[in-house]
Amino acid sequence: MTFPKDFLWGGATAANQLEGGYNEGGRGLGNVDVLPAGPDRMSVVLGEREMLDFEEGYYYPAQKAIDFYHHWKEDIALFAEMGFKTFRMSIAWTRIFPKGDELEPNEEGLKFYEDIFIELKKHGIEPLVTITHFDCPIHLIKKYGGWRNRIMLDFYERLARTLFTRYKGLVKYWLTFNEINMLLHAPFIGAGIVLKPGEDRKKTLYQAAHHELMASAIATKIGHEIDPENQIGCMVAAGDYYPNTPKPEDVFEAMQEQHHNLWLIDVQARGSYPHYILKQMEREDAKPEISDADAKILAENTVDFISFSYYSSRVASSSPEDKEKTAGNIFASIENPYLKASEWGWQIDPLGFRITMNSLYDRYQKPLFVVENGLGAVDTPDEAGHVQDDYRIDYHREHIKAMRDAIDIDGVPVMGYTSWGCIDLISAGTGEMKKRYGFIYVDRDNEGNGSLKRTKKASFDWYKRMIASNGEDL
Ligand code: BGP
Repeated sequence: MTFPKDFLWGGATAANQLEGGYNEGGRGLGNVDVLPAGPDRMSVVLGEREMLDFEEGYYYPAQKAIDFYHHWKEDIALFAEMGFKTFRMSIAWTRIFPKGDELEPNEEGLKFYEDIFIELKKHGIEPLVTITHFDCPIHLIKKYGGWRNRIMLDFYERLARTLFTRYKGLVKYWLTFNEINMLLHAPFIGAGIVLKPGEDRKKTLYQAAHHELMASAIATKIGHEIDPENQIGCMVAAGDYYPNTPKPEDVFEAMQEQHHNLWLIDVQARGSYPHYILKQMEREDAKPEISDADAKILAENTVDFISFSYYSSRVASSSPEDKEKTAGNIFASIENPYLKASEWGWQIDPLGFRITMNSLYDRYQKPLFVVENGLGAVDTPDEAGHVQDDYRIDYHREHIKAMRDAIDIDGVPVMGYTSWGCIDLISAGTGEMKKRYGFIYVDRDNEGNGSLKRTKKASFDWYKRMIASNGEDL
């Protein structure tokens, strides 16, 4: 079996974890810039603690990240050497509209991305652009309260229209929001929301979700109008839920978790709110305002494809004691004793990847695009500076095999695969540099020291061979 001949192999990144240059090129400040490294980071990410300005005594890793802002030509050359067919990146909203509510965009920011897209095209690499990846101008948070406010639709629409117009003919593949379901778990990065004391969490987050769903549908509409060639996708942090036992209560719990994870994608892919979430919102007295006009826009502007990140499957249990035994990630999951885990406790499950692809396609019958998958690990360069990351090669090999089986044996259509953090970058969850995903090592440590020199790891050559053989040589 070979992968489809136009299969889009590549790598994935996000502006705030990659670019740096936070105060260059007329850029404004974003929520991502004020995320500190260290133990306080998670409470800010989760919107539990307000930190809307730089504070004394903290280190902010996104300020410099891996300085793609000044290294992009060199980095793109390395991606081209690996044979990338596509490169996933995101737009820093603050480079285009520094405060977010201006009427005119910042030309320097527009030009920055234009030059990158032209360079990618020169190498035959198709850009895959996330309009917002955990990204929101800080001014919009301070002045309007982030996505809890419907006015955000106007600002996002202006951003999307500006991008579609300017990059017409250069960019064809777009994602509206990174991991849109994340806003329910991590409101600050997902929706620019810090919850106020006493605020009804569910009501606020459902309303913010409705606003993002509307913004996504409007962007999809405009994107198609401006260029019918545009392919616009949604993006979900996926990973199927297994019941902890065959006990019907556990099976039911797994079904509910699956619902909870996918309802936003149901709206984006099918064009309406699914029955189960409407009922739940009613029960919780937290139903957002959805007008008939809104419902029409959602119904008429569904996405062209379903993109997703996959790092792990999840396990649901109905028993309250089990809920204490959480594994790894932000998502509720108990440990699966049949799986090994990464150094950060993320459980590794290639077959779960195939299962997830099957259930996403079964549910939506739209092509899938794997836009994140990878292993966060500590890499130790030898004396010559080389990283022999066989663990990372194993991880990708097994996941790519599972994807091949999903395509070849199960008949799931998949457009492409972009490995997360193809070049080492800042971790979204921890803010660390030592949690590395790349095929390219970047000399930079957790405190921001290092030459920023790029060095190929063993996985670089493996990925290159794999792409050259279109997935045959694993
Ligand atoms: C996803 C995000 C990415 C990325 C990845 C790995 O949720 O879309 O931005 O960072 O997870 O997570 P981490 O960086 O915490 O290891």
